[in-house]
Amino acid sequence: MLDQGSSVTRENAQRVLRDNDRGGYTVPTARLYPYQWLWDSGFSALGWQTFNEPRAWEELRRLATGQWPDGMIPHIIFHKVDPNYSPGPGAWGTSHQPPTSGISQPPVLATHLRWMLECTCDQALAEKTARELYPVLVRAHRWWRAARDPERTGLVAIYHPWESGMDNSAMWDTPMANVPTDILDPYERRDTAYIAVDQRPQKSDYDRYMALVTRFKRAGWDPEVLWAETPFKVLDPTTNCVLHRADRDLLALSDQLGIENDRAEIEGWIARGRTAFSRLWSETQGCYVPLDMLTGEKIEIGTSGGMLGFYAGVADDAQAKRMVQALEEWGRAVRYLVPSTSPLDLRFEPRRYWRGPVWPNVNWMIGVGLAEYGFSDLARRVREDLRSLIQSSGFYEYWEPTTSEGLGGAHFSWTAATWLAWID
Ligand code: 9WN
Repeated sequence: MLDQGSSVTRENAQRVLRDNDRGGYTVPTARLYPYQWLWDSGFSALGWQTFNEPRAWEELRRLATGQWPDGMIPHIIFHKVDPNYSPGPGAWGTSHQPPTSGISQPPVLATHLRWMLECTCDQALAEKTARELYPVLVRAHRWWRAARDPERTGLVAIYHPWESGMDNSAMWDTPMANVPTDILDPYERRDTAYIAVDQRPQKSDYDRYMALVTRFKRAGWDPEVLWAETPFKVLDPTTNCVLHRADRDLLALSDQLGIENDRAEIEGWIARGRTAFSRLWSETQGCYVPLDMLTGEKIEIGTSGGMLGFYAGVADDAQAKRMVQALEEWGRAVRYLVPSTSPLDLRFEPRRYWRGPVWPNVNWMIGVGLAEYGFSDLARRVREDLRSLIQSSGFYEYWEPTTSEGLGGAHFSWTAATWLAWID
C-alpha cells in the first residue's frame, strides 16, 4: 500500500520534506520522531538542496546550534519539547541549550557539506556557509578523537547502540547482554504507540538503552568518567567508516576553501584510521565487523554497516572483491539489497528494524561507495532496488527485503531526500 495514497514523484518527495519542516530543521517524521536527529538532518539537507538551497544550509546551521563546548554534535536536538517522543530532554539531563541528548551519531556532515558545495547553483551562499560550518566540523571530528580514541589507535568507540544509528542491530547482542540494568530510571516507551511491535526493538533492548542513559546521566556526562566506566564500548564499523570518509572530505574541503591550519591534523587522522581498519576486517563475513573493547573480541556478523568499507574507501582490492561476493550472496537470498543483517545469518529478522530490513540512507552510502570502486552493476542494483521499494510502497522508513512491504514510519524525510538527491 502506498504511503498516505501519495504517488512517488519529485513533488511528493518535496512535500514530505516541507511537511516535516519545523521552521529551519526537519523532523524524520511527525509524532514518532518529533526532533532534529543528526544523521537524518544530514540526509535531509541533501534533499532540500535539490529545490531550496537556503533551506538546506539552514538545516546544517541548526545542527550546529546543538554542538557542545567540547565539540560533540549530539544525536538529538530538542528544539521544542514534544511529549510524543521518549526519552525526552528530562531523561537525558544534559545541560546544553537548546537541550540535547548526550551521545552522537554517525558523522555524515563533512561528506554532505562537500556534496552540497559541489552540487550548488548558488556558489556565493554555499562558500559563505561552508566557511562558517567548516570549523564546527573540525571541532566535531576532533571531539571523536579526544573523547572516543584517547589512546590514538585510529578507531573511535561508541557507548550506546543509538550512536551507531543502527539501534537493535544483531551486532550489539553480545555487548548489550553485558550491560547491567540494576541502575535504571523508570521510563515509558512511546514508539510502540505508532509502530507495530514486531517492527521495533524488544523491551530487553529498551531496558538496556535506558540503563545506559541513566548511568551516563548520573556520571554527569563527564567524557573521562564515561570512557573509564561505560559498560558498552564498541568499535563500530558504521561510525568508523562514516568518520573516515568524512575525514577525507574534510581534507578536501580545507583544500577547496584554502584553509591550511588543520591539514596536518586531519592527515594524521586519515593515516591512522586507514591502517587501523584491518582490526575490523572479517574474511569469514566478507565485510567489516565490530570489536568489543571490553572483551577484546570481534563480533562476527555480516551487516549493511560492515559493507560501508566501500564508502569509507578503506577496502583493498581483495577485500572489495570479497565484499562484492558476500553482497551477491545476500542478493540471491533476498529480492532487494541491502538487508541490514546478512540473510544467511540465523539472527536475520526481515521485519524487525535494524535486524533485516533495507534502509534508504545505507543503500545510498553503499551504492556511492560501490560506484567509486568501479562495481557499477552492483551499484546500480543497490540504487534500483531502493527505487523499486520506494515506488512499491512510498516514502517509508525501511522495508522488508523480499516482500517490499514498507515498514516503520511513513512520510519519512531521509527517504524523500534520498529520492530527490540520489535516485530521481
Ligand atoms: C533513537 C531518527 C532515528 C534514526 C536512527 C533510528 C531511530 C531512534 C529511535 O530513529 O533511532 O536515536 O528512537 O528509535 O535507529 O538511525 O536516526 O530517524
